[in-house]
Amino acid sequence: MSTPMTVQQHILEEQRRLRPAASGEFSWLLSGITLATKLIAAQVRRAGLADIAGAAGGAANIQGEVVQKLDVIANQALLNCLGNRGNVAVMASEEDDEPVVSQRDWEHGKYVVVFDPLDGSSNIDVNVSVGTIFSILRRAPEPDRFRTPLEDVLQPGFKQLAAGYVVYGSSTMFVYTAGNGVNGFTLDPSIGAYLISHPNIRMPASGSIYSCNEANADTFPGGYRKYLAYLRSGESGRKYSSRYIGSLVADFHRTLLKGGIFLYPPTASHPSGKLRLMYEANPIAFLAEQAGGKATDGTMRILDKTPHSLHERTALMVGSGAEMEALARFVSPA
Ligand code: AHM
Ligand code: MG
Repeated sequence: MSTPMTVQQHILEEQRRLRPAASGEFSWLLSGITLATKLIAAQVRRAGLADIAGAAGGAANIQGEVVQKLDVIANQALLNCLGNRGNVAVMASEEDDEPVVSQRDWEHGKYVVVFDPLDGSSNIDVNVSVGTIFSILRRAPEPDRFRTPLEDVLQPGFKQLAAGYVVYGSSTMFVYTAGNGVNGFTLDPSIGAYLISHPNIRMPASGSIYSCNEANADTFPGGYRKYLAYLRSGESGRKYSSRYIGSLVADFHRTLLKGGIFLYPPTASHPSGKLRLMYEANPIAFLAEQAGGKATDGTMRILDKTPHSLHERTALMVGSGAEMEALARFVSPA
C-alpha cells in the first residue's frame, strides 16, 4: 500500500523543490495553522452535543455582530497555535479590533498572519458548512521593522506569500496556495491527518452555477441586475442554476471546483460590499487566481487594492474566466 501524502509532507517538499535555501520556518508556520484547524474541526463536529453552540453571552465584535462561542474558540486556537510557533510577529483576526502582537517573537518574527477564524458562523446552529480563512504576509524587512503592527498588516493582496481555507463540511478540507498552484487535502479523522485529495486544483474555465444573496438583488447596482438577468436568459448558451450557502468558504469552495461565479456586490445596507478585504477577499482572490480564475470588486482586481483598515469591506466577485469576462461587459471598470 502506498503511503498517502500529508499536508505537512507536501509543504516541506514544495519548499525544498522551489526554495532549496528556505529555512523551513514557513512550513513550521503553516503547520501551526493546520493544527489549529484540527482543533477547530473537532469542536465544530461536536457543536450540537457540547453546550458550545449559540451566542456567547450577547457579546458583539467590532462589526456589531453577535459573537458565537465557537468563534471565540476558533480565534483562540489560531492565536495560541500561531503565537507559540515563533517567527510570527503579528496576527490579525476578524474577532479582534486591533492586530495582536506575538509576545514570543515580536522583534524577530518574519511573518504576519491575518485570518477569519470561523467564517459563516451564523450557519453553525443549523449544521451547515463553515470555514476558516487565512492569509500570510511577510513582515517588512529590518530597516522598516519598527512600523506599527497595523502597518505590517495593511499590505495589498498581491503581496501574500500564502493563503488558504479550511471548510468544515461533510468532510473537513484544507485548501491552500503558496503561489505555485492550489492543492486540497481532506482530513482523515481516523488518523488526524490532512491527506492530499485534490492535487493541483484548476477552476473550470466556465461553469453553470451563479451564487449570490438574491434577496439583496433589488439594491444591487444596475449592471449586476442586468448581468443576472443575462445569466438567467440563456443568452450565454448556458443554463444556469443558483446556489447560495451564506458561508463564503463553502460558496467559494464549490465555485473553485465546479466553476461559475460568486457575487457579493454593493447593496443598500453595505454600499461598499459586505465581505472583508484583508481576511476574506484577499485570500480567496489569491486562491482563485492561482487556480486560473479571477476576482474583482467590480471595478478592479482584488489583489491590487490598497487596504486602509484591518476590517475594511469590499465588494467581491470571483469565479471562472468566462463568467467574470461576461460580468465585465455589464459592470465596467471605473
Ligand atoms: P462572517 O460569518 O465571518 O460574518 O462572514 C460573513 C458571511 C460570509 O461567509 C458570507 O459569504 C456572507 O457573510 C453572507 O452574507 P449574507 O447573509 O448577507 O448573504
Ligand atoms: Mg467572515
